[in-house]
Amino acid sequence: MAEARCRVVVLISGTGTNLQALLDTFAAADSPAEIVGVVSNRPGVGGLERAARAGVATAVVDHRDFPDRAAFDAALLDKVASFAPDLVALAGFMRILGAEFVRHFAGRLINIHPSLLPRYPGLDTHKRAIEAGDSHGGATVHFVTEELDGGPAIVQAAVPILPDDDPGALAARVLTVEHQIYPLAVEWFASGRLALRDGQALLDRQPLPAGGYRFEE
Ligand code: NHR
Ligand code: GAR
Repeated sequence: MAEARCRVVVLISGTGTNLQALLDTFAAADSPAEIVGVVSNRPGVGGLERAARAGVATAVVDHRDFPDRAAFDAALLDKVASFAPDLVALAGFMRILGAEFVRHFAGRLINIHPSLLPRYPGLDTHKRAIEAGDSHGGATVHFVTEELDGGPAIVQAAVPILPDDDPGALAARVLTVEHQIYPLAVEWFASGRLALRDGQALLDRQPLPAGGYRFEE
């Protein structure tokens, strides 16, 4: 009998090109992961259409329907847990998650962040990298902890910053590597190669370096 596939729930807030990369990578019935649900905190976004087109269940938990962050977090936790995920992947998800949510999914909650962490946690990463005069931007997949964009890195890819870049141009260049490294990280997790142990990210039981595995095209 075939081994059970890793059940992945993807959390989105927008367009969902990273979601699309995951849907495409794991579409085959014999792939190690299966996207079983997509949950958005914003109704009507492109990522929900991508999921529906792929035949994946969707749900919206709109943060504006809740009196405070704790109530939103509790409702989101219930919705995500209803899919019985083995892995929860944030893909352009724009709401900071509270301690209860993070603790519930600890070790099976990952994010893709559009910077070379530990540089530029938080928002407006591309603008900040350009204004600092950095030679490179990039993206990092990391385990999510209570510290915003501060959890152990899994894989990181760099792209050059060009002389006339604006944040939009850099964001587009970074997205092309995001679409390579996020499926890679999910595949590692789904095939049992990646784990978080005692606050340390392990690949094939070996500690990953501080910035994660360095992906080269
Ligand atoms: N939650 C925790 N606890 N830890 C992390 O590492 C998280 C997280 C939730 C989301 C993604 C992150 C990113 O990759 C992420 C990592 C949203 C904000 C933010 O400031 C910052 C970082 C990230 C996501 N959000 C505003 C807020 O008040 C709202 C902004 C908006 O709605 O446009 O939640 O960049
Ligand atoms: C991606 O660049 C992702 O790294 C970033 O938003 C974009 C989403 O694109 N995430 C964040 O900024 C999280 N705060 P997508 O919807 O096309 O995947």
